[in-house]
Amino acid sequence: MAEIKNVLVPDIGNYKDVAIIEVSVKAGDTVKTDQPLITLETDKATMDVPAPFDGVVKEVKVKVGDKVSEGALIVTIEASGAGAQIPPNLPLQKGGTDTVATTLPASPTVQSTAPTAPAASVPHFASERSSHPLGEKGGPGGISAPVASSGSAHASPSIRRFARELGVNLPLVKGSGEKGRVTKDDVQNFVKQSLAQPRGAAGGNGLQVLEMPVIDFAKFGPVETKALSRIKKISGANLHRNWVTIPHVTQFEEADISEMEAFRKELGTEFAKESFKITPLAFLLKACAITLKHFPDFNASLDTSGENLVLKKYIHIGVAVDTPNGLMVPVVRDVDQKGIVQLAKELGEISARARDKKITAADMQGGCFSISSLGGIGGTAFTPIINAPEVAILGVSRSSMKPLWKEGEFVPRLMLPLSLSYDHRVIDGAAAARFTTYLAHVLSDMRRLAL
Ligand code: CAO
Repeated sequence: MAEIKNVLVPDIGNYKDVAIIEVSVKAGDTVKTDQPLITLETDKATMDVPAPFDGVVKEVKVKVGDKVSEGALIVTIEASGAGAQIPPNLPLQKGGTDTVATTLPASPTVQSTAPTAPAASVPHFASERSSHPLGEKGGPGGISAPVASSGSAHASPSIRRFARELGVNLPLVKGSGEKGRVTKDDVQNFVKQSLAQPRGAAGGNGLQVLEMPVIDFAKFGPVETKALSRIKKISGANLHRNWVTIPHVTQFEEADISEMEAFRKELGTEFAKESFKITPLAFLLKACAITLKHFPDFNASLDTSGENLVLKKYIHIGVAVDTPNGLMVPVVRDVDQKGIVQLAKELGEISARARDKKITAADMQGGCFSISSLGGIGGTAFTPIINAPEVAILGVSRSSMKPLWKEGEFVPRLMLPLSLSYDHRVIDGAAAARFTTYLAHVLSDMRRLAL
């Protein structure tokens, strides 16, 4: 028959009346050798008292806040397996119950809470702070949730070990225990919270953002829940990644397109019977291709190391198309080698195919640069999000007549607002300003489109 044994507080040096700050087991728990039973805290350090053998806890004789010294009874355990052998040098207690003074496990599980306290002055208490190769942060793969905390966490060795096993960055866990101590429940809740975060919200990029508040909108008025479309879910995740990982800057410019517009109208009359329209976008595609040739760093991507720029010798431009199901970006290929009419035709085709859900994944690959035109709708400027791994995107807003100071007088000109967002890791502000100035110049001088 299995024996029930008493487990006592072991030799803890010269300490007496040490406070129990954590009781890690309850009656009925199965424990393994070295599993922490309680945690003691002096004014200098904390120490786990581990189970000396495998078994089932029958009774817990202490509670948090009790003060104990060497020899105090902690728990009774019904021993199981070979570990049930009583160490020969330990006394037996009356009533048929064996008594075991626990010993510290082979690897120290003691955490100093006073960095200045010399470990040598506390014979049984040693620091484990430096024993973990990744240190307190738990390494780059550690779970990080959006709970702000500073300094090192106040936690017992067993909780530190538990946190490490789960890859939790302990200083980020808010302690709910006495004096802000981190408890096992705190670590578990932290992990649950992290897993419940939408993917990418905290992310593996070390982003520490506040959790979104959970609000019952129905409290304020009637509501209806509508699922996001599949395209919105996919593009949303990409947009989010690009927005948070690329340092965006947006450069604004206005291009005088008065002459371009006059020419476009002429072409419109000429091609009125065609199934496609010649909109300003075809001119913009062409003007961007010319500008990209002039500024090759804009027609490039960072390689995966982030240390080299891959310059592309082809010019494929993605065009954002608004469809009832969400945003799609089909790519027009070899824009530099095509004329305005051909580009207008292709634009008509791809936007129709996008809206009819006939665009394939291949149609959306290989882009070097993107254009997002809201000119058909309105607005004066916006800040488009770069379509990574591209390094820049041009936003186009609605053109309008404006007074322009020319040769001593104001003249009415049709001005087109341009918004260029660029990746500041790759492109300097001066280069971006040169790019938009050149682009505006190309758009305002029709002859350059033919170059
Ligand atoms: N200024 C003034 N008028 C403009 C203009 C501009 N910058 N751009 C287009 N227009 C005019 C067109 O000439 C056309 O006029 P008519 O009806 O008189 O011929 C009208 O606006 C509508 O143009 P369009 O939108 O049909 O065609 P487009 O070539 O300009 O654009 C497309 C095609 C597919 C890009 C567009 O339909 C679209 O989907 N735009 C939205 C893109 C988008 O959502 N971007 C945001 C991405 S980030 O969320």
